[in-house]
Amino acid sequence: MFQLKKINMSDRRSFIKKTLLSSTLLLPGGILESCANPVQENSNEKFKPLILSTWNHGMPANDRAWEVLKETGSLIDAVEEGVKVTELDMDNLSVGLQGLPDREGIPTLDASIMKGDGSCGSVAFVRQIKHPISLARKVMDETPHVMLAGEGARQFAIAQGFPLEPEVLSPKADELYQEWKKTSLYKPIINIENHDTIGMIALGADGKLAGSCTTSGLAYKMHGRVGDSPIIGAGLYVDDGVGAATATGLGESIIRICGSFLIVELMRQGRTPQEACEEAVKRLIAKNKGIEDIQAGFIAINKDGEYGAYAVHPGFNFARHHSNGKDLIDSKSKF
Ligand code: SD4
Repeated sequence: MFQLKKINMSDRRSFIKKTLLSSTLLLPGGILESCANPVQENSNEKFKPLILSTWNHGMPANDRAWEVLKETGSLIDAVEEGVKVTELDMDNLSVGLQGLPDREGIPTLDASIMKGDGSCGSVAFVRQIKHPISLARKVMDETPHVMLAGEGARQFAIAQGFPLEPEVLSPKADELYQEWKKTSLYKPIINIENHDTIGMIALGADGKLAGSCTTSGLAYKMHGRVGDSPIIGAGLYVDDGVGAATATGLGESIIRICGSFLIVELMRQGRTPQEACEEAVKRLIAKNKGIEDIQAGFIAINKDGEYGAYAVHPGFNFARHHSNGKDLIDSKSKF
């Protein structure tokens, strides 16, 4: 089982070398598991297939995506099924109906899904749907549209046979919401429960790409607020000719720079995924006031199987699965 370890950089390197030499394990499905928790390195390693997801909940999500990819060979099924694990995770208060609600005490969800051929679908400000990612998939597969929002998205879900879940807060979310109501102070805080969106991007053995992104958005947001996650080009962008990127963090800051699209376009112009993520963070910092209170992070892969990640502040991490192993990697950051 993977262990998250807090050790300094040089300790990490020797630790990684040692553990990689001594403790890799072949798991069912042919994936190698190592026990290291490496800090992000600029390496020239290239992997196909390759799956990356934001944050540590990306590990179980990637496990499921990897399994689906092995079983079905479908990249789009893999990225949908993978993030569904997080949508059901009762410990996650930023994804799924158990997430922290808006100011009115209502959980509202955003999600998007995209294939590298330009097909995409998303839902925004949707209520009572357990798997918004699957609803986004339906928008992509069953409608001529890209995005459905609010009541229209819910009506579409009903028409597609999605059950409506009761509108009650999870016990944890309720406890925190009752606490919040005492002061009703809206102030996003870096790297705590309101920054845990899952974004997943994947490259298949055939060189095709896909991605998914799902969130309950910012805790205690205004009713009707939509973040970056369902906005194609902001929270997610995928292009078979270039690569894919996804985002987490304060959605407003990411929307302002069309973050994921920007990263893909920078890669198109020749930047590596790492350079493109760093440039996007630089741009985000330039376009957003009060950056000390804003966290945002990006992950990217290119069609050759290289990856990159970068965040505004420390604390961002991401899960990586490939045929030689899987690991949770600490992202580099600007500050
Ligand atoms: C949003 N990007 O709605 C999301 C926030 C996030 O976990 O990352 N939440 O702005």
